[in-house]
This record gives sequence, C-alpha cells and structure tokens, in this order.
Amino acid sequence: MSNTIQWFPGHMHKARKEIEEAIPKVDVIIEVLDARIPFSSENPLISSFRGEKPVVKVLNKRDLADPEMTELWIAHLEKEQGVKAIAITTENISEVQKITDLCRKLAPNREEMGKNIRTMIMGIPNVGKSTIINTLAGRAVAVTGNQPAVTRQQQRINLQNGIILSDTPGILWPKVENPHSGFRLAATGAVKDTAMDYMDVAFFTVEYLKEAYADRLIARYDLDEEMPETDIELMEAIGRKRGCLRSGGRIDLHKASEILINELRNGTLGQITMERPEMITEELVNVAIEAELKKEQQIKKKEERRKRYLRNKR
Ligand SMILES: Nc1nc2c(ncn2[C@@H]2O[C@H](COP(=O)(O)OP(=O)(O)OP(=O)(O)O)[C@@H](O)[C@H]2O)c(=O)[nH]1
Ligand SMILES: [Mg+2]
Repeated sequence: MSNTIQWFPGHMHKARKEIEEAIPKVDVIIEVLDARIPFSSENPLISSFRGEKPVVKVLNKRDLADPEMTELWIAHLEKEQGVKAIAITTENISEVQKITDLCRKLAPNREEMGKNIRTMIMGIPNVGKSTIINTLAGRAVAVTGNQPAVTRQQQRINLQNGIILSDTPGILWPKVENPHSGFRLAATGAVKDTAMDYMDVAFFTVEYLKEAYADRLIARYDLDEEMPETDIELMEAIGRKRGCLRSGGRIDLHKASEILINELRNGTLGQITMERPEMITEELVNVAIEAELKKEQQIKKKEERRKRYLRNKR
C-alpha cells in the first residue's frame, strides 16, 4: 500500500503553468478551501505563486463542516499577512457575495484608479470554484459537477460590478507528502476514485471519527453503546449493519468502506471537520522527520554502493 496520494495528471500540469503565467495580472487571489479540511486543502503551489498578492481564503462547503471548528480555522488563517478568510456555502447567495466585498477591501487602490479588480479563483479539485463563479455571475457560466477535474480551462468573466473573475481548473500538487492530508483529500472528494483506495481511506477516516465524533458513528450505524475496540471491528460492525456480506457470511469491507466515505462526503454523518489547527505542527514535524530519514537512507545506500564498487575493483 502506498500511503501518499499522487494525482497530478497532464491537464493539472498545464493548468499550473497557465495560472503561473496569468498571476502577474491578478490583483486578488481567491483561494477556495474545503471547510472540512482547511489545512490539507491549502495547495502549496498556490502559496508559491502568490508572492505578496492579497488572498481571500474561502472556506466553502461550510454546511458540511463542524461550525465550531470553522470558527477556529478562520481565526487561524487570518493570522497570515494579507489574508482575509470567510466561511460560506454556495447554497447561501448573500454569503457568496461577501467574497467580492473582501476583494474590494484587499485592493482599494484599483477602485481609486477607476479600474476593475482582477481576481482569480483557485483551489483543489471539486471544492466548488465553478459553483461560486456561477453564483456570483447570477447564471450558469461555468460547468460544475460532483467529481474532481470538471473544469479543464481558464475562463474569464466580467461581473459588471468592477470585478473580473477567472475560473481555473482544480489542481493538486505532484506529491502530497503528508499521508494524513492525502487521506483527507481523498475522503472529502478531491481525488479521482481511480487514484485512491477506498479501504485505506475508510480505515483512516474511521480511526479519526472514532476519536473525534464517536457519537455520530454510534447514532448513524446504530452501534451498541460500546465502541468496537479496533478499526477492523468497527468497519465490520458498519458493514454488518448495512448488509455488506460476502458468501459464507464474511463482511465485504470494501463495500462498507464505500458506504462510510459516501456518507461522510454527502453530509449524512453530520457536520464533520477532519482536522483541527493544533494538529498541524505535529504533522508537519513528522513529514520533516520522514523526509530527513529518507535522505539519510539514500546517503547510506550510496555509500554502500561506493564501498561495494571499491571492493570489487580490488
Ligand atoms: N454541500 C455543498 N456542496 C457544494 C457547495 N459548493 C459546491 N458544492 C458541490 O461541489 C461539487 C463541485 O462543485 P464545482 O463548482 O464543480 O467544483 P470545482 O471546484 O469547480 O471543481 P473542478 O472544476 O473539478 O476543480 C458540486 O457537486 C457542487 O454542487 C457547498 O457549499 N456545499
Ligand atoms: Mg470547476
């Protein structure tokens, strides 16, 4: 099992280049994050393009996230210079419209000069970028869909209110180094089905839910008061409740995994946030340690190869 998600197809590679080229003519970046995973849905490529540009961080799909956690995340994100954060759901038009107010606040000089504010909407796949554009435009100008990689090309729209908006294809990055982030991106629907393993993702998810939202699991899957001790037992219990059986009465864990992930994605499990601000530091430290270990191993291997070569030469 590979525990890093790698999904960076050709169209994302192209989109990344095109975004990078267009950036100099952008006044405000609108980065759309998934309110359920504000840390893992932050694309490191976008912070590398950003430079000093102001950014509106939009935590979309707040209807699916834990409201208390969303508040913590907003405060956390706004600690960064030049960043304004807002939580929205595209079901609420007035919330979506607040994005343009924030753009105006972040680029006051453009309006003073009587010029349009040029904005570009960016973010991971399937986070709701095109839906936001359609809501702001008041009509269906961009194609949307409940799967990643729907938008394939940049598209520019003049909102006729002093704001120009460009839609861009959702992009991930070549390698998601933090395995936890990879699982969360997959669990929330940013990764194509064929690039993930439902069982791996479900086991990761259930382990977190057991700790953070045990009551939801108990209520939804009608589990006995006592939570099963291991993740396998828990997934088996979910499968049993849902009749995911194979011949001989064995539980079909793959099917149970699909059910759990789908119910998490569409909100049937309730409002759930998959990460908290205080988890970040530890995870980043672990990623750094892992990278350091890998580097050491590579150096050791190289040294061994060199020694072997010298021995053979003698
Ligand atoms: N629950 C919920 N779903 C949303 C919200 N906003 C968008 N969606 C859904 O999310 C899915 C993806 O929306 P899109 O607008 O196509 O996402 P995108 O970011 O443009 O995706 P790509 O073009 O593939 O990168 C659609 O099924 C939308 O209906 C929201 O606030 N809440
Ligand atoms: Mg789109």
